[in-house]
Amino acid sequence: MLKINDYSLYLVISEEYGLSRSAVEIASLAISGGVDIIQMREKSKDRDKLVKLACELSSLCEKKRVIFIVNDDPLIARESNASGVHLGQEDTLKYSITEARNIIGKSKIIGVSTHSLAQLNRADKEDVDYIAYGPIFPTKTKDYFLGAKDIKEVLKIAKKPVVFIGGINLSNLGEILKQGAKNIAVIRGIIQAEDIIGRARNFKDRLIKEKEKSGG
Ligand code: TZP
Ligand code: MG
Repeated sequence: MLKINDYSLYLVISEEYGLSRSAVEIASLAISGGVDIIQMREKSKDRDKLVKLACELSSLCEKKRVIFIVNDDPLIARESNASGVHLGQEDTLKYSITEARNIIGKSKIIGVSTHSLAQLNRADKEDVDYIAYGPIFPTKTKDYFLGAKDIKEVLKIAKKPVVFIGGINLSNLGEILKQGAKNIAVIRGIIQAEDIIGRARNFKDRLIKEKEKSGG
C-alpha cells in the first residue's frame, strides 16, 4: 500500500479551475513535476462522469506510483480502485469514518478536512490516515482563513500526518515550512500555472530542500 510520507506535495484537482485543461492532462503534467498525491475534487459533475474520471486518474496514478484520492465519496473511491477517500466535515455526516473504512477497506487511505484545533483533535483520535488543516491563507474556495499562527500547535497535537491547505503559493510557502509544516496541498497554485510541470517542480524542490535540512 502507498503511504503518505513526510514532505509530500498533494495536488487537489478541480477541472473547472484548470484554465481549460482536462483533469487528466493536469494530473499527468503535475506528476511529471513531482507531485506525490492527487485528489479528484469535482463538485459539478454527475456520478457517471465522476466514476469515469476517477477510473482514468486512478490508473494513471497507479502506473506512476502516485497516491490517488477521491473527494467526498467512498463508494466512488472503491469503484475506481483509488488509494483512498477524502472526507470533509459535512461528508462525515453522510458516511461516518467507520462506514467509510468498511467501504474502502483497511489497506486504503482515509483523509479528513479540519478547520479548527477542536476538529483536528477529534480527527486525530479517529481511524483516519491523514488530516488536512486549513484554509491557512485566503483562498477563493472558502470565505475565511485561519492564518499560520496555529501550525506549531497543530503539529504538537497531531499524531497523524497533517497536510496544510488553503491559498498556499511559492511566496507564502516559506512561512509555513518555517513553522514545521511538512505536507502541503495546493489547488490553484499549481493548476493555474501556465507551466504546470515547472510549478509542481518548484513546490517539490522546496519540500525536498526542507527535508534535507531536517536531516531526512
Ligand atoms: N479546503 C480548505 S482550503 C481549500 C480546500 C479544498 C482550497 C484550496 O485551494 P487553493 O486554490 O490552493 O487555495
Ligand atoms: Mg467533501
